[in-house]
Amino acid sequence: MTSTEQKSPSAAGSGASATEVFRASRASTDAEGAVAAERVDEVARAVLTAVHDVIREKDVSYPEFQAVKQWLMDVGEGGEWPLFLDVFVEHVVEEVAARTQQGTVGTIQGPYYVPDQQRLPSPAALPTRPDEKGDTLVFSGRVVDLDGNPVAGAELDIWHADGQGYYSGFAPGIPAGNLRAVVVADDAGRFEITTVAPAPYQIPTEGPTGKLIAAAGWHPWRPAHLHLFVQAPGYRRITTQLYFQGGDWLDDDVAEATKPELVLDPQRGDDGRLHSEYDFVLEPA
Ligand code: MBD
Ligand code: FE
Repeated sequence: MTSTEQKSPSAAGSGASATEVFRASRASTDAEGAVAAERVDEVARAVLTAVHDVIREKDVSYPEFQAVKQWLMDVGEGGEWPLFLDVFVEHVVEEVAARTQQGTVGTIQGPYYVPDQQRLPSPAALPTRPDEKGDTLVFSGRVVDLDGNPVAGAELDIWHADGQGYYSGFAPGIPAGNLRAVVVADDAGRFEITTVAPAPYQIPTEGPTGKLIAAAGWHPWRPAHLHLFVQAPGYRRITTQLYFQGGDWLDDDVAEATKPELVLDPQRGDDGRLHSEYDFVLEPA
């Protein structure tokens, strides 16, 4: 697929809408309180020192400093901070969080989660458009605890891009809730979710994040992926993504969020649909 085809129903604004969603999610959780002054001092100082060191090491000039200032302003005005930070920074925050995690491997959440989707008992079909493009994918498996016992009624909050790489809520013309749902596993912890295979995701090229990527000569692609939160009362919530064996960009994700444990290898069944299984392992909260 060429990048021109990929861009056709312009993704302009998708990075910007992520800012609105992020603000709303912050407003609805007061879990994050103020950060302690000592911690602000420690971390902010370390960040600034790292920046100072780069300026010295790279002989950063006044014109370059002013160009950076302009770009930082553009990212804010374009509403792309959630996009930029989730693409280039979140993977390291997740790496630190993962140090204390057991069970299924996690990875980054990214900017395109929308809460409060339809709850559907398994087996479920994600909401699709009548003319939804792409291969039908039947994704099934079990949710178990660290001892392999089923976690009855576990929730799989799943969201993913469509067969052209666009997310509902963040691209024009896609109905709200498309390819998003909270699927509830059965009493044996089993789930089966019918959806369509997503396409790789391209960072919008027209915004400041895309412009930086182009200016630096990097590529703007993430491999095709499914996003999931898997959760049940009494267990620690998993935030993860699943990728597809042999897919483009699998070994060169712009967001550096792939892990070998998270790669599906769907097989085409006699029914003509793609089938893939995956078991999620939850640790106690
Ligand atoms: C995505 O779809 C995504 O998953 C991440 C992490 C960043 C940008 C777009
Ligand atoms: Fe994504």
